[in-house]
Amino acid sequence: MQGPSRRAGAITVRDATWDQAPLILTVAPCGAEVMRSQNPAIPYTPGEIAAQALEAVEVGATVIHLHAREDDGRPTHRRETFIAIIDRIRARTDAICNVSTGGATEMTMEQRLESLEAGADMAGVEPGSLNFDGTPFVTAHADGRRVVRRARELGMALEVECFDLGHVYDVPRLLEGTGVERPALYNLVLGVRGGAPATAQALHALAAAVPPGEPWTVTVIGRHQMRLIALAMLLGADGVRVGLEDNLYLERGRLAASNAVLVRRAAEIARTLGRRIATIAEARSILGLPPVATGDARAESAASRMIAD
Ligand code: KMH
Ligand code: ZN
Repeated sequence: MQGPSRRAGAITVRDATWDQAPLILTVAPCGAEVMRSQNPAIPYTPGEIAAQALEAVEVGATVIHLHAREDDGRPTHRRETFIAIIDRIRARTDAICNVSTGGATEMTMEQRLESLEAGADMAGVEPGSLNFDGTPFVTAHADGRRVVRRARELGMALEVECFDLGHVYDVPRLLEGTGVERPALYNLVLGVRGGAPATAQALHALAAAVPPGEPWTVTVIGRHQMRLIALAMLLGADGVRVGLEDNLYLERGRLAASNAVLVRRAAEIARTLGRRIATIAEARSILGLPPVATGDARAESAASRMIAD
């Protein structure tokens, strides 16, 4: 049923059309693992996370991949904390709030599901398990389907977090019986120890396994981030993700002072390579979301108008 022959001859790497679609920039402000002892710019409180997310939107981010923290930096699953972050973001922009249901390795599935109840536009879901940097990070399909079904009930778009090649191939099985035919976005994650490595070969293998025509984005953990997102842009990725969740450094030996500096660098690379940055309206359309988050007539942010110019 789900054998390699399913996609024989189907290549999602877009040699002919690589520069035609606008590029969706995702920012991942804090994640669950990195701490201020590693980079003092990591935001912890809802105010800090929202402020850095908004700064990132000003320089081109249109999707915000959210984890939540307690004020002392410990990862939290608490719905109220996600709401506090999302409300602050929503007050200023229609950028897409995308909550993690991966959470942190120590969270239970019940805890991981809480973020879905915070009014976000989009949710991540894990199509597989791995030893996440040496710690079991398990998402049985039955649990993943709970995420998918609840996200569907709430009208949220879904991003599948693919940490390895088998995860990409197993997305149809995750979705079986959920009423969801395809995710809005494949996120190909490279560089987690225990998952696909941060190499050009791995990027090509995962990208080539995405069903033709389906949007895909690339996340790279660690020092190969900028090099491999550049390659992803050239292969025709629909998006790339940057942010302190994934990479603490702007360049070798130089810590990133904020999430915005990483987004700005990614946007510069994109423009240099001939890729146009998606506006919020374009990102919403690509991901199958309504034009504005609130359903009101609020105009798009000045930032995305500026980017479109
Ligand atoms: N913190 C990791 C265990 C996701 O956001 O879905 C899970 C993670 C992936 O970061
Ligand atoms: Zn995450």
